[in-house]
Amino acid sequence: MPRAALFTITGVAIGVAAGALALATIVNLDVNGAPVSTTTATVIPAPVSQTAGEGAFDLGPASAIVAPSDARSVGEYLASVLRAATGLPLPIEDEGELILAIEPGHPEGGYDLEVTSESVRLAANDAAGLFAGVQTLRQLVPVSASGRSAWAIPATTISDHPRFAYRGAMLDVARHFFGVDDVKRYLDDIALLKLNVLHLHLTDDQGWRLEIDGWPRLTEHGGSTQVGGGGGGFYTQDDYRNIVAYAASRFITIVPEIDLPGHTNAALASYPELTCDGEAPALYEGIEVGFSSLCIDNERTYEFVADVLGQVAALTPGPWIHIGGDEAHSTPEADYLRFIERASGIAAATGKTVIGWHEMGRSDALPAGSVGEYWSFTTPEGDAAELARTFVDGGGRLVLAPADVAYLDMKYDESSPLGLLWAKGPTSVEEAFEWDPAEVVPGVGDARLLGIEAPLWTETIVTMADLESMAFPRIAAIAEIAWSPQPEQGRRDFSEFAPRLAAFGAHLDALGINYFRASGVAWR
Ligand code: NGO
Repeated sequence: MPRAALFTITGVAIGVAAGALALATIVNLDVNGAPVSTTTATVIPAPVSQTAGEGAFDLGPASAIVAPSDARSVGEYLASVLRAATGLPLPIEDEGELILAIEPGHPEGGYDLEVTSESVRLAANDAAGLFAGVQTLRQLVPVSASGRSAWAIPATTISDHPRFAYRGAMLDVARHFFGVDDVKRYLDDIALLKLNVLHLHLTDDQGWRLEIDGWPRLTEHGGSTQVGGGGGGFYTQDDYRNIVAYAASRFITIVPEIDLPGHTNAALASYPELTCDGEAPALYEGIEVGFSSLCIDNERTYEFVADVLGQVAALTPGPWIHIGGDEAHSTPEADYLRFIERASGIAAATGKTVIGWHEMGRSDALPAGSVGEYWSFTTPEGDAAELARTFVDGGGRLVLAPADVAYLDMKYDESSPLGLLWAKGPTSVEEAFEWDPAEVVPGVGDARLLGIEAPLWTETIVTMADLESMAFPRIAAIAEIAWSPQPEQGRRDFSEFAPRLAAFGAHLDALGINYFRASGVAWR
């Protein structure tokens, strides 16, 4: 495993300024002025620059939010999350101490936050930056405790912006289906960490999850199964629009994936005309990969691809469409290359930027600017880094989702009841944290990296509680890598992260998010 060296070097210093405030301890008082709890004011992902001030702002029954019309929706969101956290009324008024502003002069994609004993002022160039700042503010408000009448937000000055534009989570709704409400909940979960992309893996051997006009059996038949039985499910086009709109309200872009030409058993079982022998295979509820393929020399295949990708693109406001391309082990090489050239051309003709798993880098005929998603160090098709570099050579960028550190479906340790082990064995929270994206594909640094993604494949994941316990807290580590600068000297250091993670855990508890209490963290 060529990248194993990444895990053996430990950091000596962290350049992120968060350390200062991470150690600032605030005592909150109850109605009688007695201390009710001790809260460490910390933020994940760590802000670019953060200095502690004197005192604290007391958020209380008289506090009001000021949100001008261009920041109104973010103001309402802030009010709703803080009301839920504190029970305070927090009206939106013309005058108040919690001030939101959209104005030029702030970090791109980020925000400036100034908390003094008098007021809280959050400002950004646009609503997306403001929304990111709101997530910071949420974490600065101490977790509620009964009897509390004021919430002391530590005085601080924060100036913050993301390292990468694409900060993603991926959810596999094909192996096990997750309904609209579950997806919305996950969107809320990941928004807290300033992630701004949710890649939905919508189709696979075990299920087709998006209704396509003119191809009703894809969902009626192909959507009726999932791993291990128990029925499947699918999104109507209205359901999908609903997800997309909800994501947009959290400044999250949906990236739809239709996995082609392998991982297509559910489609082949629904439409035998897509197979080469005209025989529909049985539906599949196992977890093997690499056995299915569309029929490459069949024109009907391309009508199907054009119909599906055309409808998916029309339903998706975001700039990207993902066409898979991974593990097509039963598609002969020459067929694969012919297929990828045509299918990626069809995808690009929708006006979207094409994304493909790194195996698509075998093709030298990808649309210019296609984005490659790196997921593993070696695949039967060759060295992943080399294949990923094809995208960069073609003028595109990479999304990194290295299975050995960023796959949320890997077991935490040997005893984890859920998850898989194939990547390099278990992946601890520490391993998910202590890596540098600029070292994954040698020669490809930040300028050619679009971003980072944490996939959650659901072969072993059935419920929302399972899903959250696999994602959290590792997804917090990945979000920090996607947002916060790499320390200038040395590597990320888990011992610096662990106390912030413990504080973050208290927020997860308050939000009812199920998470794994990993060792090495002093969970409250
Ligand atoms: C691989 C495979 C998926 C599996 C996953 C499980 C990619 C890109 N293709 O990742 O089909 O579900 O591993 O970890």
